[in-house]
Formats: sequence, structure tokens, C-alpha cells
Amino acid sequence: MTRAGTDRQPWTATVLTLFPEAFPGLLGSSLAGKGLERDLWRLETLDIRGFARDKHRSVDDTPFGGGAGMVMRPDVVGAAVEASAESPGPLVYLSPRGRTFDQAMAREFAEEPGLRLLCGRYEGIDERVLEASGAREVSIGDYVLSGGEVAAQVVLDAVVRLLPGVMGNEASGGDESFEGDLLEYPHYTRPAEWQGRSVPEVLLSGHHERVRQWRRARAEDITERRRPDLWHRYLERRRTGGNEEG
Ligand code: 6GU
Repeated sequence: MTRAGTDRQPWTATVLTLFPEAFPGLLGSSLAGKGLERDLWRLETLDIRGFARDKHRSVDDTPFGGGAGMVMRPDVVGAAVEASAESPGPLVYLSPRGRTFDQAMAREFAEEPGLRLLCGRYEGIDERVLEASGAREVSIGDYVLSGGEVAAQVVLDAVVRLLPGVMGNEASGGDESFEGDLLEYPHYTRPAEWQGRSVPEVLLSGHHERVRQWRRARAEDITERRRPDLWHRYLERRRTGGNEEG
């Protein structure tokens, strides 16, 4: 008989990249870093250049059809992807043309046994590797980065903090921005007066129910004013009893 959890591998990120030295980066610090140290999750890198076969170890070439920039070669990237097949989790290709990453996707990824994150550089990766591997394309927003590494770290930060045991205070996960389609209410700490600005009275009152109501009202105000898209989703979810997809 095995105790729950003792026979399972921790959630494992396998990053396929030309820049393995960019990892763990900031993920080695704070919450995520503590989780790494405690083996609550693992981070492995696969150096794509290690799969280059010619004497110059080239990983890219000029695009068929002409045009600017270079394209990552399917033989090299394909070999790296094949080698990653031993690692757990779906293959995710970080790309500005992917589906936009959000908190719901972070929760889905946290339910997987891990993720294999394919980072591109140059103009991108030969389309045939993406087709053949069935990679899921994910973007972190509508702007262009010079490579997938920073995006992979964004995704991992959001996912890893959802893994059991990683957040110091388990309770603080639930009322954050996006968890209930509301942005966060404002926070205050000591001193109670700073540069002539005081803290809202209710927060000093010790009335927990009034504090809760005030925070909910401020979260609603901020969400309605700044993010009408989230606001309408929130109203809809409230109307239908919270069972909408999102
Ligand atoms: Cl995931 N990758 C790259 N290269 N650029 C991006 C992105 C990802 N998301 C937004 N821009």
C-alpha cells in the first residue's frame, strides 16, 4: 500500500529552447522557486541546438518562397520534440498566433501531469513540425515578443502557483483577480495615514461582514469601469448561477 502522492512524479515542465540558460530565471525566486526546492514541481530544459546534426550545428534556414528572417528547421525541432515525448503533459507551442492564455487555461494546465513548452525564435518554426506533433499554440497577448521563452515563463508562473502546496496561504487563491471574473479590490497596510492619505474607515472597523461587503463593492466598481468584458461575464455568471464556461 502506498500513501497518497508518494508514488507520483511532481508536475513537470519540460522547456524546449535554444536558450536553456534563460531558465529558471525568475521562476527560481519566491513562491515558484520555493516550490522547485521542495520538489512540488520540476523544471527541465531540452536544448534544441543539441539536436542539430551538421558541423555548424545550424537550427534555422531561409524561408521557402523568400522573405525576411529565418525559420527553425523541421528536422532539428522535430528531433527535439520527439525526445520530449518521454516527458509528461501536452506539447504547447508559444506563439503570438495561438489562443490567448488566461486563468482558465492556467487551471487546465495545472490539472495535467506537466507541460512540454516549445519556444521558437527567428520568424517561427517550420509548419510541418507543428502539424505532425499536434502542438497546442498558445499566446500570452496581442504583441510580438522575440521568442517564446519569456512567454513560457509567464505561463509557468501562472500554472505553478496553482499546484497543491506551492502557495503559502492556500486560502488566498480564491478571491484574486479573475478567479471570480472580478478584478481585485484595493489593499492597504500600515501606516493608517501616509502623506495625508488615510485608509478607508471600514477597514479599521473590525466588522468583518462590512469589510467583505466593501471589498466586493470596490471589486465590482473597478471591474465595471476598467473591464466591461469581464463585467458582463460576471453579471451573466451571477444570473445563471455560476455555471458558465470561461
Ligand atoms: Cl507565446 N510568443 C512570442 N514569440 N510572441 C508572443 C507570444 C508568444 N505571445 C505574445 N507575443
